[in-house]
Amino acid sequence: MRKKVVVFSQIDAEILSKLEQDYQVVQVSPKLGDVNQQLLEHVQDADGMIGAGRLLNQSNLHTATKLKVISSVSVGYDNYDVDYLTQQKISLCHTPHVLTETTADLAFTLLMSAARQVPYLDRWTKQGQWKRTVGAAQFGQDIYGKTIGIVGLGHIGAAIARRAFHGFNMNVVYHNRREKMEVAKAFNAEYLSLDELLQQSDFVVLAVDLNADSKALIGQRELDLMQSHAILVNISRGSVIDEQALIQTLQAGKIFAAALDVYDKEPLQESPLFELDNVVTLPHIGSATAATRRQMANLAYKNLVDALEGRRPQYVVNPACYTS
Ligand code: 8YV
Repeated sequence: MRKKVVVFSQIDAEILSKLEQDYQVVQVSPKLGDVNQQLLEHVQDADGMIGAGRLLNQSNLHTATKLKVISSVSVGYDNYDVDYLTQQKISLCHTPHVLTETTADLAFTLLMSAARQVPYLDRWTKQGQWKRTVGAAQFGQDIYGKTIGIVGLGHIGAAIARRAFHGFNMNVVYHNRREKMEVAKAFNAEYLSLDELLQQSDFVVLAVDLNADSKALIGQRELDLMQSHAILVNISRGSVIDEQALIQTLQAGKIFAAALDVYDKEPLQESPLFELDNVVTLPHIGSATAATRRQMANLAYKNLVDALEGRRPQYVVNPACYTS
């Protein structure tokens, strides 16, 4: 009897085809109706799951009596109830490292786009607004030699620091739950409290995991500490920022700009952010290059198959599942 795998989001076609060679594969899809209802039905006799970007917890997994592994095609895992999965002895795997450089590139893309008002000035030029030499309204902010404050000096945060230090001769400061002396030394990076970082940085880049400590980490009080020429970049998760407070801050012009790849609710639809010229809005494309998404899919496939075939996967979020 072939083991059963439930695919709970779009995955790489080649990986899907490989899975179908060895396993019974069932795909859930919003096109087929309520996804949670589909999950409750299909996970009942499922051995494994693979996908990304969907909230999975007891409410849509409580019928999963045989499930051994969920393999997420993502590095973040805030959309899974890890405690519940561990209680149920369901291992959760993810895909760190393969997306680090691609995501750090995107962070700098956002930083530079906001600093020089690229999206706004692209629209402005194409609308025929460029009638004479540009003026103050079209001026941007310098990047080279300025101060970048990185909140979350994990692998992606360190890759951003590397770009800032070596590529733009920037002064790097950081905030983290604990000091990362070894990493920081490479970039001459100074550890600051969050308040000090917000007060001193020309660019604030959020690169934290979403957890109980980082949810709503940046609220109105924190935004009010930022300098009026400062730029806020978010490549972590939307709910690290109080989005309403950010919208009000941008509407009041209290910071120069924001540059966002993630949002409280995704996909971002009908938001006041759409009316603002001082915010760059991208559709969660941090890891979205063909090569990187292929690497993520391959790694997620390997994690899944290892778990289904009785081997311990390489990247397990909840290793307690593998202790007796
Ligand atoms: C994922 C991401 O591709 O890896 C993550 O945590 O945020 C992205 O790279 C995205 O979450 C998939 O929905």
